[in-house]
Amino acid sequence: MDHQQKTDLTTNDQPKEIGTPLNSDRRKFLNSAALVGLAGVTLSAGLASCKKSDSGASGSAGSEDHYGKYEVAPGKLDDYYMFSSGGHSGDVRIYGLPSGRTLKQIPVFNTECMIGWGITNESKAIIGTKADGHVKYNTGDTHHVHGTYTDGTYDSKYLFVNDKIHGRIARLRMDTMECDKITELPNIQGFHGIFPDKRDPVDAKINHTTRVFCGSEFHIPQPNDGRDMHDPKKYGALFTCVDAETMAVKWQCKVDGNMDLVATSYDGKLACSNQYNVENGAHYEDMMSSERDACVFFNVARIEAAIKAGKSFTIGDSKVPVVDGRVSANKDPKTSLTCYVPVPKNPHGVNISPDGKYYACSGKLSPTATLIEHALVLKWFDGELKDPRDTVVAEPEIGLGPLHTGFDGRGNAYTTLFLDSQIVKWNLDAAIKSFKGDKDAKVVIDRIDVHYQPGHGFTSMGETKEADGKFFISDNKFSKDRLLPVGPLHPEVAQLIDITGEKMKMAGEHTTWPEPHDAIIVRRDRVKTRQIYNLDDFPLAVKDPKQCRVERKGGNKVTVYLTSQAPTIGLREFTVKRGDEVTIILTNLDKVEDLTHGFAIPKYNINFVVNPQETKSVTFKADKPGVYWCYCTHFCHALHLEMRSRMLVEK
Ligand code: K7E
Ligand code: CUA
Ligand code: CA
Repeated sequence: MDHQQKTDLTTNDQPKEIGTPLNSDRRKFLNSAALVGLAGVTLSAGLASCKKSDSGASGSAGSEDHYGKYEVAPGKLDDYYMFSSGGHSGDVRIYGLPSGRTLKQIPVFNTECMIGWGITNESKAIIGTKADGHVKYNTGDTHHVHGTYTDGTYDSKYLFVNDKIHGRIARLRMDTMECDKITELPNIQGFHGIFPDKRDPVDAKINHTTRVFCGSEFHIPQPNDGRDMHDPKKYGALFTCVDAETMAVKWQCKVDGNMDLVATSYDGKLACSNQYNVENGAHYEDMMSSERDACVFFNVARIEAAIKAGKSFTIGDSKVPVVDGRVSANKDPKTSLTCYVPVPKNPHGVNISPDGKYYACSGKLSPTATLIEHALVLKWFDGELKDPRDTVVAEPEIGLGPLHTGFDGRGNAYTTLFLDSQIVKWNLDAAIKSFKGDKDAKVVIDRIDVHYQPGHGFTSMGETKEADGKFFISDNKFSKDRLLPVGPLHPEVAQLIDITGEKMKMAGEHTTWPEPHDAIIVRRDRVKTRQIYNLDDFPLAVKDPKQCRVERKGGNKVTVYLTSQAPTIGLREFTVKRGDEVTIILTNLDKVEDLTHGFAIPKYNINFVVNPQETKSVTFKADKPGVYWCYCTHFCHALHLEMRSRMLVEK
């Protein structure tokens, strides 16, 4: 079937489903609806040129026995962790795979009242506050979560996640699975792609993550202080490098175009980002006016050498050194900081294969994936290749709306097709042969329907050199008729696909609260957590119930020192005066794993938990006289309900 003859994609014949309740009419509707917003633009021609001659979807579903194989019985542990972004929920989630069980939600950029994130002084200090003590932002949009690497695989140290809304990067400690630092990036907007490096570009001894790279999707006036507002040609976008340990911004590189996803090489030499707006357009029709955009490669060592040599500038109030990575400033490949490889058209995801050889760029508005060879990009930087486009070694047509690619470590790629609602499995070597003219090369190996409209797709350990080719997750953007209706806001669906065989097999499905974008699937032995805290890690810790007291430090500043130990709070009652600024410091002295206590104060908008051996604090104004029962919110003991203390606020 050749789409070239078709003007209406709604007639797109969908392969027959086996054993899955697909409502094909609704899916067709979405296919066309997704395109309506893009109508009237040359793009539909590009999309329509996709050949789907290779195969129909296998969609192998199977019997109930087949699904039983992937079940995880009560009390049994999953084989994998999945660390997922939460989208505009602003958080990060942890799931177990293959079960799909939700294990944890980690508040990051959002405010969360169970943990007390955005409520305790410690979390506010991480998020950042305004002069009045309130958090600076309580919204966030997390898209991409990636872990630190040692020797090309996860080392269980940190996770990094972006906030697209306010341009912040957050770090999560993997031992506690909590956020410990947030940094706001200067002079950027729409921070989207993020990826840690995997080793140092120069020092071979540094075989672990020391930098995190951040792409900015929106171009803005620089600085964005009211100048150049009506002249988008003067807007700019910056690629940012953050120190993984200090979380300070190391440098920025000014580019042409906007940056979408980010990937890094296994040898530490290159970072890259797909760009869908090399046109520098301010409106979408301008952003789609060019047939090709680019994947821009950053030569990390050269950028850092240029900064050392003082070839940098600063923007506005920011002290961060900025280098010029635009085409006009980088004419000679031998000294160039950047390499812009042309790829069709408004590309989205870019992913590196586990052998470190190829970058797969997804066409999004082109039915193609573009394969760029790492060694050839290095060759271009050495001045040995004339045209950046010569680094492209394959460009197979794989289907409509390709977004993201995962790898199985056996030479195959799995790309999400947003418009086709499919995952396509294709072979890298065959794609390269076909690009060289081999007509017999069978590029596309299999297709499977997913429900519906997949965004990210990723494989187990697939972003490490330990890719194991067991599972693929399709994070689908629409669930429509898949689940019991729960009102207009639908949950989303993650589908688990078994990729061990030649054909993909649907293995399971679980719901997710909107809206996960990306995730990584990490083998469980690659994750090391701690089960209780260390009392000494907290300078404020109240180490003995006998230290519980109320301390007035002159004026109206009062500190209340408290401990929790099931089933008591260190003071049965404590008294403060109306108008006092009260700080409560609470240490959980229980040492038993899983014995968390909560602490809530009615009418004072206070609620948080303290885990075993952890200390937290809150500060508030005692502006309402009366009796307030502070109580434990987290079920901890047979006398949990009795676990309370009275706060007496005198008139
Ligand atoms: Cu494709 Cu932000 Cu990774 Cu969403 S992005 S899907
Ligand atoms: Cu302590 Cu409930
Ligand atoms: Ca474009």
